[in-house]
Amino acid sequence: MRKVLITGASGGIGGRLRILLKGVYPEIRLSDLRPPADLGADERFLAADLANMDEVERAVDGIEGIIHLGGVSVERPWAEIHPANIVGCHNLFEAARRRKVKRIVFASSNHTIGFYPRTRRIGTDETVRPDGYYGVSKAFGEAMGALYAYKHGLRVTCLRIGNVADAPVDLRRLSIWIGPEDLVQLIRIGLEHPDIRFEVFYGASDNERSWWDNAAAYRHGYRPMGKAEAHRDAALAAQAKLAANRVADWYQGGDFCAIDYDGERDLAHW
Ligand code: 15L
Repeated sequence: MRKVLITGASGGIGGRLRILLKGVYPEIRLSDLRPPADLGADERFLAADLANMDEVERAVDGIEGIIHLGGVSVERPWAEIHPANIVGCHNLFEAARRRKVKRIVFASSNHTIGFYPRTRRIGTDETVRPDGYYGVSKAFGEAMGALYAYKHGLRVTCLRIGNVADAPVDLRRLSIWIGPEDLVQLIRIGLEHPDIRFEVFYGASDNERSWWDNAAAYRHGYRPMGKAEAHRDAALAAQAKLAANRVADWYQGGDFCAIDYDGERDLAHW
């Protein structure tokens, strides 16, 4: 793996990867709507709107592996999610097929399964339960990945990322946190492991309170270094300052579940 494209390179995770992947791959191309404010003289940036197929094809030209972070990264109205995360995601996979890209690591999200209650432990074989349009778009991306892997021979890894940060910032994040170095490990498995066809991994560190069975990632050699519990006191102190919300506090997806919620009043252990 020599030539890697990072889409969404100007975002929060992109900024971390630009530092952590420096020197790991000989050529890293960055792409986003606008360049990162702190673009270095040694970095290569190419502007591309994911909703524009010609621009996406130019961005992936000559690339061997893509880390696809681009698109809307939180819950937003459908009119914003659709062009970036549905049309854009299709363009990305289709451009990759046309330009013979070998691998894609797709930044999926825990919000694909946000409506599982925190009382459930889940793997990656359960059906998705998106907690909003954003989660639906990430489930769509996973489905796109499976299609392009099995029909067109791409090697695709979907990372259902929990929350990337230096440390977990509240009670929920004690279960879903992933340290940046652990995320890099998962990305490198996706770009380099010889046995990848199509995989879904949880993007979580070694968290005692995890709700997820991440056996597939471990089978591929994932050895997370981060432990959310090491930050327990600070996370719980921060949690104590937050307002309670019966829906957000019940489900794995947290606040995203509570947006526009008018479902069951009695929350159950489904
Ligand atoms: C995500 O998918 C978002 O991109 C991020 O902003 C956080 O909200 C994270 O999930 C989370 O669930 O904490």
